Amino acid sequence: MTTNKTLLAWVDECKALLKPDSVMWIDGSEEQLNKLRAEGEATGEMIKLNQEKLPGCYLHRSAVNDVARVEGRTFICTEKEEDAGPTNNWMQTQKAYDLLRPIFDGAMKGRTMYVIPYSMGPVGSKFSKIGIEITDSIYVVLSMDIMTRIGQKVLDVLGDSNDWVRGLHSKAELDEEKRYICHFPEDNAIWSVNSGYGGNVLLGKKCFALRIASNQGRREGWMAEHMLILGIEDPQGNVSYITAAFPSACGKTNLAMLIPPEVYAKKGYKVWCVGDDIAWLRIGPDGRLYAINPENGFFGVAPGTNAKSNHNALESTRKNAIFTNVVQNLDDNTVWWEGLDKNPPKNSLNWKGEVWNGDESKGKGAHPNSRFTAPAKNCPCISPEFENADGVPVSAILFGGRRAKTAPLVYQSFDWAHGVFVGSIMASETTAAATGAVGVVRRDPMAMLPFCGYNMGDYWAHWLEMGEKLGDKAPKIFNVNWFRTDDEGHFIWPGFGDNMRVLMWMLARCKGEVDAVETAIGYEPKPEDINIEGLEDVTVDTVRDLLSVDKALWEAEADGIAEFYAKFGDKLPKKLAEELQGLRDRVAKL
Ligand code: OXD
Ligand code: MN
Repeated sequence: MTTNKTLLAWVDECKALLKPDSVMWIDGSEEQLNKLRAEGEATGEMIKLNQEKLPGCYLHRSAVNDVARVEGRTFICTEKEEDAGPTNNWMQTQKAYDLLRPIFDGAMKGRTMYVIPYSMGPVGSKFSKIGIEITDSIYVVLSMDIMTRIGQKVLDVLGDSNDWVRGLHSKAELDEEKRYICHFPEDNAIWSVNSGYGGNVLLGKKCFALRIASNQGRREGWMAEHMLILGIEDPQGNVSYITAAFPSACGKTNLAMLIPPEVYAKKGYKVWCVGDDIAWLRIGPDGRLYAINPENGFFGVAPGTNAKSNHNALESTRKNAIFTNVVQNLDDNTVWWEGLDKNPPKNSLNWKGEVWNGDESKGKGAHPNSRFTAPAKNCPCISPEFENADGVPVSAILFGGRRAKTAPLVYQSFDWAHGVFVGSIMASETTAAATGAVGVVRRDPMAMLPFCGYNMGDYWAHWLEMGEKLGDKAPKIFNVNWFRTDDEGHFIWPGFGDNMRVLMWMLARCKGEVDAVETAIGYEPKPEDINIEGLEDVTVDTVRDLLSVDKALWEAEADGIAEFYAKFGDKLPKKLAEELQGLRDRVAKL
């Protein structure tokens, strides 16, 4: 399949270490994938679902001790600790190889070693990067086929180049004590062992497209971000693009695929999804910032996804999708999860494969982090620009978190550097569902806390530098908070599709069509400039409330930011320290 010497040598090296019974190069043909589907079915790794109702769909169950990303066992391995920075777990490069090599030694005895060539981004685009993943999991091969572009065509583009990311994965024994997800940005390598859970083993996603790619972007002058990309088309057919970063579980997939509320739909507005999780951003020939989605599918959280919350995501899962850790309905061999509808199937198995029968006294049917892996092209609102090798021009960048009181519904940064500050102070408060303590603030700068593959202080400096290069062509930066609550703890803003009302204000700002109010934290809309036509429970006064900025809360916020910034020592860009002082000075005058 290839004569690439660096690749052939690496595959030989891995084979000698892993000692598989055989090696299979994945060419991406349906014929080969079908054989693997059949083999996965025979071993029980994949369960074929009802092919009339869910054509091409399969169910997979992970080990019960292996259901989520393991941040505590995820490492950035570099020569110097300061290159990983205070927000990452660090291991010295050689120490990590020495620790992992014995775990990989012989791990594929009796198994097949699959070699998957894949492209992050459209094959051959100048935005795109190539990776090779070695794995012993059919689930991984089939999921990589959905999430990335795989096969011979990728090797053809790679040619003899040595510019590819080496990804080594083995389920090994699925031993939690020996589970490691290690990244070697100085070697363009990822070693993942003893897990079979998507976020730890689909190496193209978080491991490559964020942790390794953030390093490549820094070296090469571009950015890898934890952002959705969406386009809003006006009735004249002009499309403006927005990227948005929110911490995990704050509704990125829902926003990326939102359905316009009636007030906009009837005028002919449309929303297009380019991506729901990751954006790679480069400065284009015209000096503007362009985005691609390096992925080819969605790895969405199943619980809570339904026809109302996210019709488009649900539709995306209706064919050629893989479900992980959801309920299996034995009556018609389909799937179910909490929040899909109110009818838990009476004759069913839970996510562990145990008899469940819709009996909630036996606990949840689907795991709270159960997932679907679905091809992007299934999505009814997938953007016509999804395959555009040059990406889409970005008008606005959005940051957001889950805050009960502090952050207003929306504000715009004063300029790019202030926008970097706004991104760097992103935070979410823990909810009752997450852990014991409610309302604890977790800082998650640019939603990259678990995904930035180098020192976060250097990462902020890179953001500031990109702004300097972009100059007056830089996208405008905004912050949103859909999660403000009243004194009884109820959400005030309706959210979901109605979030488009806020996006429309932002786009009007980008086009210079609407004024704003200068506040201590940034530019805010005049309450009457948020379109609330057709909303039952929201008045202009509600919007005014949603936009209020409280002096005491922001004083406390500034103290929290100072405490967080202190971790970065002299890696903290001076500009951000100045922005914090600027915030303090303005808040003092409130
Ligand atoms: C994800 C995450 O799975 O951010 O996308 O955790
Ligand atoms: Mn994510």
